[in-house]
Amino acid sequence: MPSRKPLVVVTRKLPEPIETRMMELFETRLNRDDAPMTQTQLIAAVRDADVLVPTVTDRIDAAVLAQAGPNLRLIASFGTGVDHIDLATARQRGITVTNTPGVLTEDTADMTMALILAVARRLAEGERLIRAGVWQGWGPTFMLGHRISGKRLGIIGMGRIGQAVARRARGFGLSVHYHNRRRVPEETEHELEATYWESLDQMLAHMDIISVNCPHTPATYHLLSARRLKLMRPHAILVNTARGEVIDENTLTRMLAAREIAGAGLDVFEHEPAVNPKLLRLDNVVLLPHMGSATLEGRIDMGEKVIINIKTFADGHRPPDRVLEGML
Ligand code: 8YV
Repeated sequence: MPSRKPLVVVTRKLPEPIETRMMELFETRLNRDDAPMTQTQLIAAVRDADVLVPTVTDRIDAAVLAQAGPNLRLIASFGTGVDHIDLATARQRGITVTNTPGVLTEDTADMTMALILAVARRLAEGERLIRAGVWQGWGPTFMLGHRISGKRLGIIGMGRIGQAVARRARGFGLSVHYHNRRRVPEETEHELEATYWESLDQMLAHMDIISVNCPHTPATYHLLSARRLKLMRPHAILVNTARGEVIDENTLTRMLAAREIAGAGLDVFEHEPAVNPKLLRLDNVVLLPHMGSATLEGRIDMGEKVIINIKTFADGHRPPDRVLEGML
């Protein structure tokens, strides 16, 4: 890092207190109108910057990194997922990558529960009906959803967010099951009263609700493939607050339309911000625009983490949230 203040290029508009603090600490180039950067703009940014602060909407691929100037030493991403960054190329070029883990765990877990409830209890459908002005009044068989208490929830990915979902789920009377690359420590399993399924296939075939909470990596791309989706029970619902790429969205859409899966709650999509138009026509899905971690508190915490990572790095130390390929 240079002895002068590092030039930090921020690709999107961040909360005001974060931008103000960054301006105080660094030579900061902000994106005041918040328009997502094109690949050409990203290339221009990495040519000049000492530090780049991207978000999930920026694709920092090998082509972008190949154009990075000699000063680019740190990519301090604003977010937890790092699937928008080519980590291997960054490492080869000696560029450190950091993220903001931990501070969006609770908000994302809240959104997972919100989607589970919204799908099982038909919240969005009911809301649409009122707004359409067609509600005729209460009826004993009107808008019947399904009780979640007593049902089996299968969590795919028992990291921080998966565990936060498990804690909430117990409060709602769900029994907690999970699949993870590695079994979590026994104390954690005990605390969460969670049952481990080594076989994802087996877990899928036995659950009432499935929640995707794993990162998107080459190993989890289409983890819920057509074959695996077909293992789910017809009355089951699927919720995804992680990454769209983990699910074969076309197959899921077809199965939802054919009621081979009862419902889905999706906060993320395979080709964001594009959403499969066929999903829009289905009543048994609740669709949200990637807002799982969208709280003001969370965004400020994320920004503070970004600042700490940059400051620590600029001061010549190892930043706390370094991302290593092997960690994912
Ligand atoms: C963030 C997310 O809002 O952190 C993540 O991985 O998916 C989101 O909740 C986004 O990534 C910010 O870049």
